[in-house]
Amino acid sequence: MDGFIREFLRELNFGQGVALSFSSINDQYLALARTVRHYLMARWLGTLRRQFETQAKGVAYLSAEYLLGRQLGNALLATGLTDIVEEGLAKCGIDLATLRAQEVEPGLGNGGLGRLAACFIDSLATMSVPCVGYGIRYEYGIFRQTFEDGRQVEQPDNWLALGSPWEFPHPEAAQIVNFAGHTETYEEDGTVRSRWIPGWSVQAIPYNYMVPGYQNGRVNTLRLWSAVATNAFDLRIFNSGDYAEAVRAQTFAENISKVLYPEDSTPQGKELRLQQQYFFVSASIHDFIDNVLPADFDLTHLPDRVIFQLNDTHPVIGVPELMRVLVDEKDFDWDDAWEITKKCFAYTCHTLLPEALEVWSVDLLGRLLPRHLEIIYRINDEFLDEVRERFGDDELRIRRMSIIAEHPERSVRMAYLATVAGSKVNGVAELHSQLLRDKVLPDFDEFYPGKFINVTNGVTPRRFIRLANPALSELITDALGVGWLTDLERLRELEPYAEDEEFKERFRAVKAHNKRRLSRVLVDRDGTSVDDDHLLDVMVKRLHEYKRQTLKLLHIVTLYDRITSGEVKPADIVPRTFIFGAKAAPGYRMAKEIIHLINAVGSVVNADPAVEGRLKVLFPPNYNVTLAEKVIPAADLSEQISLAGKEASGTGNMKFALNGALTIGTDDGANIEIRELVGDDNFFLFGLLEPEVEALYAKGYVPSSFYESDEGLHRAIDMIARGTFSGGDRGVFDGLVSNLLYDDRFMALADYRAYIDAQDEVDKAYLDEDRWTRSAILNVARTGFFSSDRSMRNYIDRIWHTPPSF
Ligand code: 26W
Repeated sequence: MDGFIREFLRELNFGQGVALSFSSINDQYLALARTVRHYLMARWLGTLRRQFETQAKGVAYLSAEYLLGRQLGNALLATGLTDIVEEGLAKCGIDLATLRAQEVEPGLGNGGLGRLAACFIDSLATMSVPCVGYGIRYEYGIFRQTFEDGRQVEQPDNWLALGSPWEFPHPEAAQIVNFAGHTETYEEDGTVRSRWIPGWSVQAIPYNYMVPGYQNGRVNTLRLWSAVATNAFDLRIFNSGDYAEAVRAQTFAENISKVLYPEDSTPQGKELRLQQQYFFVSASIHDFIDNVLPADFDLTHLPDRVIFQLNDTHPVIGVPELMRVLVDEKDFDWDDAWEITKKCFAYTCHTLLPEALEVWSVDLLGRLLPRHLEIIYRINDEFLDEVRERFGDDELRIRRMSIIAEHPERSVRMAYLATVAGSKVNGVAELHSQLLRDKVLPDFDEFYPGKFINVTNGVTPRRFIRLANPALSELITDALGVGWLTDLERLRELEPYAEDEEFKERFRAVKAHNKRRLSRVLVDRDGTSVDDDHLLDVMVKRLHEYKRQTLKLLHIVTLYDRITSGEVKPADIVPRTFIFGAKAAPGYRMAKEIIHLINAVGSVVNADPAVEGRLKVLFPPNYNVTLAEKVIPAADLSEQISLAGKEASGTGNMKFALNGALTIGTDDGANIEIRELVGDDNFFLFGLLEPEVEALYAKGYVPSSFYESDEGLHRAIDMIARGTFSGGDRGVFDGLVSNLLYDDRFMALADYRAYIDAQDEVDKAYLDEDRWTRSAILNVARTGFFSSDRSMRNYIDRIWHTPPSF
């Protein structure tokens, strides 16, 4: 510990340049972060050296998003230094928790897909599998959400402002990334070749981040790229003597990594977004070839050294990029290059919504990446030839399967390109993978037997149990001993404890403790609080109509109606606190109206004395990983209420179950697998099944008929329409109400009655404290399957073939 104190003070004095007595909390935080990273450094260097020596095959995870969460706690956990650091700091009069709270989380992702990438790289490091994560170092991450009069207002997330002690810039390892221009053909040794004469270029500067394995001596690398203007740019403009133009050009280049696109699920087709995608993918592929492989490496063997995993379609432009490198730069012939490329990529799809599948207009792609467009056309021609060979001139089928769509404008279907090039295509939960094969890409499934597989998502237990829920972790360790954190199926051994009175008592105490902890956090950040004796009912996820935050609202409004109409006395209802956390894409109008309505309902319900404090609606702004780590361990009830067939997997659902919340959920995504594991008695299932949803769409869904025939629903919607939550103003939620009554794409009204009935069951179950605790313990005991270590094992065995390497 003395060693730690010495190092910490050294960092504070010589790194930060301040004396302890004059140091700010931020000084102390930065000095601590740098001290801790020193402890990881020898492991990092060792990992890199061994990796180079063994030349083992590794994963290059290509993801436009990494939603990492705070780093300090995880680094302390990985090194096993938490106690020493806590004591050491205390001797200096510093509280570790205060320094941890100083860290601004890097919000370099939107939601599930970005957080999944972060969980996966954690697991790979912990399992000693070689992996480098590649992505973008956005200067501004996901916006900071604030509310003004209940409406969402976005603020820039300047996460780098107070310093970023976890990153290591490597300007000397910059890559040049080219754009635009034109292509030309030329003859060499009697063969016709192509080359690309780019119009402009930028530099990609890598920033390395440590990805420490859990107490195993391994540290993998996350490499995020930042864009700056090239020297050529500077020089040309310097020569032109136009200073203002020089600065403008600089800004133009740097725009590429300036900001994360906050759209989740509806791609905008913006040029800058395609620039971002090509920017990081091109830099990453070149980086791997130049810096990870030895200088004399024969790229014929590239598939023995790397698999590029495509996290959704965002990095799919890497396929024509690798082809271009092989054919144009490394002189491979086309067929050989294609054989290599097909073995080097695999593709994960994260959605089912047709509008979320990325397409790029041929016009835009051809302007920005002319050579890549030619390559895509050739890939498509050869692919369609194969299809013809198999199926004859079935023009309808050809048109359906073409990578190039003709309508509404000629464009490239990135998911098709990924499917044609990928050695495997996977969905992220059983149902999702099935629907992917049956509904989204059925022609491809028929054409490529065995290519489509399922790998159900998972979450890292290091962050989402051990760090987020130390009290539960301690209880588990007391029961099972150590080792469960890297072998999560061992949670099964908790099953007998579901009948153990003392254990149940302690389990309840853990939940109560976590509720109080959450309450303190909410008091500090928003001046709100959670009542100890309330059922804590939580819905946290991006705001989207398919996730159906409105259905949750209709439940709350119904409970409010039951009280205000005198149907029930407040004292007779189970007291509940509802917590919402959700960001809406800034351009998604309906989502923003739903946020407004949640806040409006909260204001009225929370202030109405008739409620007698039995219902409380909280919507802490700016839900992020840091808040998730406090909210999830405190929850009693997990809301997973998407319309069946729409949520690819969900991963929040897994985090809640692992922390002992019961789920109320539809038969969708990974909910299905959760329910199968925990058992029907320990899960509140409701709502239409996916085939029923399809049947209802087919016969013609009339939402207003549900409104007409269900009194409770009628009353709830009328309350909103009448202005109960908008000071009597009927106009405010007009759009939302008519959307529900006359469109309701995601069938909230059709599932309303089933949902309300299921919630009434929840109340009954909660009143039986013993039964509830038993169910909660069984949720923990039976969901070890959802460790991302298990997901990674599946990818390794079935897609990557990258064994651990020590
Ligand atoms: C702007 C284009 C775009 C399109 C889709 C941006 C982001 C997306 C993602 C696919 C959205 C996303 O995060 N999907 C979620 O991925 C999780 C991890 O697999 C799943 O658990 C969620 O169900 C899925 O919605």
